[in-house]
Amino acid sequence: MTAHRAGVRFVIIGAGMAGVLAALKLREAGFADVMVYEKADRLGGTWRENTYPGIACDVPAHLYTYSFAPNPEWSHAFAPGPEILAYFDNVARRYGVDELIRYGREVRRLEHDGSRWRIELSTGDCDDADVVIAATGVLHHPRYPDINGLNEFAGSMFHSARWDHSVPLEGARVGVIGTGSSAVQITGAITDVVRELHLFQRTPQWILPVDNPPVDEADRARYRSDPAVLTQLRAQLNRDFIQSFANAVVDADSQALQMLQKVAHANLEDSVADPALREKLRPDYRAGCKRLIISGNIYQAIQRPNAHLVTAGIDRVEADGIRTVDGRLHRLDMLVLATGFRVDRFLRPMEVVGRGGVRLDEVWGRRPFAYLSVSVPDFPNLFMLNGPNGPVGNFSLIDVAEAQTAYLLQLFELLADGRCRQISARREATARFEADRIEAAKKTVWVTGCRSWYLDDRGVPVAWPWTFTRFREVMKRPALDDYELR
Ligand code: N01
Repeated sequence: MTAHRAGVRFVIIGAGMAGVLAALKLREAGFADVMVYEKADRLGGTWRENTYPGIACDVPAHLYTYSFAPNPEWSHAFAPGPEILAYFDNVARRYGVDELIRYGREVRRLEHDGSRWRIELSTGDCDDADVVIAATGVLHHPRYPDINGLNEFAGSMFHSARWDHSVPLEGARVGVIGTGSSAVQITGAITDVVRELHLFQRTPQWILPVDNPPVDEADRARYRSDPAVLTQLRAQLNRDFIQSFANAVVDADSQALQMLQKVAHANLEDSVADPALREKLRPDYRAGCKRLIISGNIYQAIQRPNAHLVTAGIDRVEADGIRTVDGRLHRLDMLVLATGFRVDRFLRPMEVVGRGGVRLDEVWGRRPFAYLSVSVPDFPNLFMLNGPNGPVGNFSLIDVAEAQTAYLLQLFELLADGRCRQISARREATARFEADRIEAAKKTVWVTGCRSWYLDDRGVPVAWPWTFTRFREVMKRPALDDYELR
């Protein structure tokens, strides 16, 4: 280990999938001084926060795993949330990452003093670091809807990512606002338990049908005895996903997208018997424009006698329920706000002050951006995993974080070798990347006429607009000319 390597101190913010990964990979690369600050009392990020009934990953389980830690024990093709949380716990323990995590410490402020980062924590303590890695997640800050009277509701009300398990579902009249992945999974899971389910749909969704069979014991035994089989399976799923989703959504004219639309269309036609209900559920925009929903049970659930699809707009929330613009009061005991996340937050509300007093909040005043989604000019040695404008189409964010981590480790070698002490993206390189990605986004399916969290408030897609294959290529090796090395 070089003296420099030992002397570089890393602080990682967030112990979710990406934070655990970064800590593990840094240690593996021989960086000994690594600390992870986690605001909650356990790791797991999104899988800790989202505990709603029906939660599962819509990426196949054998793909939604770290490439270096295959899991022969997945119970289903698409794993339920608690199993995924247990997997991250297990990996963190196995690789000694849990010892590096300091729980109950929220990073409130970061300030660069010209040579290092000063880190202020919610506990009042301070720390410092040469390098800060923000692994703070994308879908993390709940978005609460701006609906009149929301606080007047007399029943139980919570966001899908803040599920209150103390409220009994049996016998309850439940309202769910939203038709994104969260609402669809919740509705599919609880409709046959509750007395009434009212799904408040502002926009219908294209739904791809999936089977979610259990992985049988014989297969699990095979995976256990021969991990190479799992590695092959992961590689195959990856190829399939990249071809069918990731590379398709960035080309609005692609055949793969047309195929997805056909499958979703056939699913609607074949699964919904009542023509009036079918029309209410039929989207008027292209499949893939919003994030595609994968579900094997939503159409079944919404056709149950106790389920009501409400398409009239919401006028206001009242003590007894939701009043729609047609004057009807939908009486409810419980209201679930499955209204998504504020995807423009990233490190915020943390206050981040870079070189020369530059404030990240101001730099990101128009929209969050980062060179290749990992680095912002004037914020030396501050790097992001799953940062702004990275790949977020229906595929594994683990693969994104792994590619980014491997890329960043190459930059960290420059610090370890003593070639420089500070690294940040150059302004020109960042401006060029921003302009290129905004231009490229014009060809994606996300701008073909729908509202979604893939678009910022000016209608510009917030996601990597090129193929996933290109992302991987770019992540192979940093173009050092695009960085300022001091
Ligand atoms: O949120 P969303 P989500 N009045 O933003 C509606 C990931 N995820 O939590 O479409 C009425 O997709 C809004 O309506 P509209 C996945 O990446 C993954 O469901 O804008 N309705 C929309 O229907 C996913 O894409 C998994 O017209 C209002 C819904 O709320 C992402 O998280 C599971 C409203 C928000 O949908 C986000 O999914 C779950 C209002 N005022 C989530 N405001 C797995 O793989 C908003 N809506 C496990």
